[in-house]
Amino acid sequence: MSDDPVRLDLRGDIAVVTIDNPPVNALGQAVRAGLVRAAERIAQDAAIRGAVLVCAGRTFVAGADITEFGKPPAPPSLRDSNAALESLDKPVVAVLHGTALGGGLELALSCHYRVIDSAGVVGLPEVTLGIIPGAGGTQRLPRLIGVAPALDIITSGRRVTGEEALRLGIADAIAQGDRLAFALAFLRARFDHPLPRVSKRPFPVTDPEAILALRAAVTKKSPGQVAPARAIDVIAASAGRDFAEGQALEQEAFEALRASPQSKALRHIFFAERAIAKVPGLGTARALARIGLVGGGLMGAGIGTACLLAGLSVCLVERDATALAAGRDRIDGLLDEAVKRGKLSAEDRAAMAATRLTTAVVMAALGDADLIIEAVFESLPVKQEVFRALDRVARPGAVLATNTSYLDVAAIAAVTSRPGDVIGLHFFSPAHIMKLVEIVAPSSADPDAVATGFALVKRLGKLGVWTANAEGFIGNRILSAYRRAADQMVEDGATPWAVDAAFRDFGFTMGVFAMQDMAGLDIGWATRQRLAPTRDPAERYVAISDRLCERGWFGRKTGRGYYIYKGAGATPNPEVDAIIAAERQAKGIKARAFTSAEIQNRVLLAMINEGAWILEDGVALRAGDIDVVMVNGYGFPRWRGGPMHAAEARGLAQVKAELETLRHEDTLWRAAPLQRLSNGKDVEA
Ligand code: 3H9
Repeated sequence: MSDDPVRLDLRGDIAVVTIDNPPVNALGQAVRAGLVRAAERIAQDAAIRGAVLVCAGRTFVAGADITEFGKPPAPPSLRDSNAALESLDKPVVAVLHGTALGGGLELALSCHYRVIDSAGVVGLPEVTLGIIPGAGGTQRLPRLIGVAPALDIITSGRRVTGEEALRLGIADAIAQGDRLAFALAFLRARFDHPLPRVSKRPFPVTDPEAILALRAAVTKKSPGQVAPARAIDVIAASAGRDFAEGQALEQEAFEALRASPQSKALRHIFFAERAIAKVPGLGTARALARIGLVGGGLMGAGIGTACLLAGLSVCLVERDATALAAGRDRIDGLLDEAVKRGKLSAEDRAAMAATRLTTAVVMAALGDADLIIEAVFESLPVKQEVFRALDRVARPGAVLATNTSYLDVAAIAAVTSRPGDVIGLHFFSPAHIMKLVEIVAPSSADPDAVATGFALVKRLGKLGVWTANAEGFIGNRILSAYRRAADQMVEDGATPWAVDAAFRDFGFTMGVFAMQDMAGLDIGWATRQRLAPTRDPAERYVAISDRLCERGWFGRKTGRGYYIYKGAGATPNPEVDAIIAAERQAKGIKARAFTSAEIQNRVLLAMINEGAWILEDGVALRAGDIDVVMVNGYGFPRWRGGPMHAAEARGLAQVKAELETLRHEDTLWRAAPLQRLSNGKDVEA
């Protein structure tokens, strides 16, 4: 049996070229070489009148092989194999199914025709990896469909459905019935047509004003990111040039971006997001169709909506008719929003509400649920009470999950007669939108129950990260550390607003003080009070936030916290200055200045160090898992790859040395063993 990932079979006078390179037919060196060989055979064999290019498995080529990006180039390049196909003087039809992305679409654009399966999608997602299309995408797509739609597709990285691809002219036909049979007939009908070669078309005229406006819009939409603007520049500079000149511009930009820290960071997070599902000792997921939900508050309604949108049935239970009506209204409102945003059709929404969403005020209604998620008030006794009740009504084998952000899941499991069935599912708000879920596995949990948690999160299209059952799990434990760093800087002389501005300059969507105002300052206050008896007396404790809470300022929900909220606006709360000054005076601290860079560095070091402790304590499986949590749950800029990636990029020795210079200030800076960061990489490799 040949292990060549490209085969050529003859169907009469047509060559069927099949790429078979699981899992996603990425264009590694062997595939590119196979394509060049196939092109040579098609050119030389006089009996062959044309070819169809198909892919085995679940998808057409999903792109260049990203794992090759850090290695020296191995010929032939994708540009070469594309040119070999396009320059054939016999027609080649690409048959697209699944996700024809990046280099996969560039390959298809080099064929003379494209037919697409009705469920197929195409796209050029390179900017999401910090690069631009590098095998002719910036040159062929504008030539084929015009500059404006090509720029939209390239700068957004969005996926284009088969219907839209046909409308735009990317696809020539949608395959009806068997796609190979359709493509063979399509090709036969074009044997004697002149060969369309996209690269031979002139580059379309560009509108400089529209380009400038788009560049401004793109820079605003993806602040800090280099690739989208670079794609615009390459396309703008290609106007009036021939294909070879344009491709040279593209190649130069592609190579520079491929070696850039941003692309390395984005590739890291791409693979880290795929590694999270690899959990040693994970069991087999149990049945999962009917979801029970206890609590229809903001979080519960978001979780219920996410489950409904994923095709699951949901039974919502609340304590009384009024709370139930409010919970149901919240879910209805979120579903209406999904219709407005085009995520759900009006018919599906109506059917969903009628058949898949049920409500009750008694726990007994959850008796046939496969998995029950509790989303009530964040208090251990309250949650334990709910679990006692669930234990009485849930069917044997049902998984019971608590949506807690801090509490001890084992202590919740312990009040039931079935601790093996109890896990934590820490959703982030708004739960129907945020992708992250921490899957908390107390040592009492059965591996199958944990696997069911992973199966649910995957079904919801979210990212589930395994975490041990420990205070704050991964994300909130790191948040406590960098909040401490931020509080200390404020007590030492920075303003909360300058700290927030430094966060935003780093690329966070919001600063840590604005974020706490949004979540409610009382939440952190309650946690600090709960942990006070076990706090290390050597820890430097900053009480500024407590002082705000003592005044009843809990942030957004009370209209006042670090900021004052009026309508949609937020302005710094001037009275906070006086509180800070009083705290400083009481401790005899003389205020000093902090630059934005110093603020950012201390926050990052606090994140890295706590992340390293989390690995040391076995709370997370891999450094990459921590990055996935921080990027998807806490607004860490994706293009920086997450704090643990940033630590590796800086060098672990350097990080250690910097932590040592801060060690005298507080226990916060006691350096964790950092070598696990690279050990984590070994696990992933
Ligand atoms: C490009 O094309 C540059 C060119 O313009 C220029 C070149 C000169 N390479 O996501 P999944 C692996 S840039 C290598 O879980 P799904 C992935 O790591 C590329 N490996 O499946 C995973 O491995 P494992 C532009 C890849 O069904 C396995 O495949 N293209 C690649 O949920 C399954 O992946 C893109 O950016 C790759 N290109 O989703 C598309 N892609 O099993 C990137 C995947 O060991 N890919 N793997 O964990 C995707 O968006 C999704 O993987 C896809 C499938 C939608 C295709």
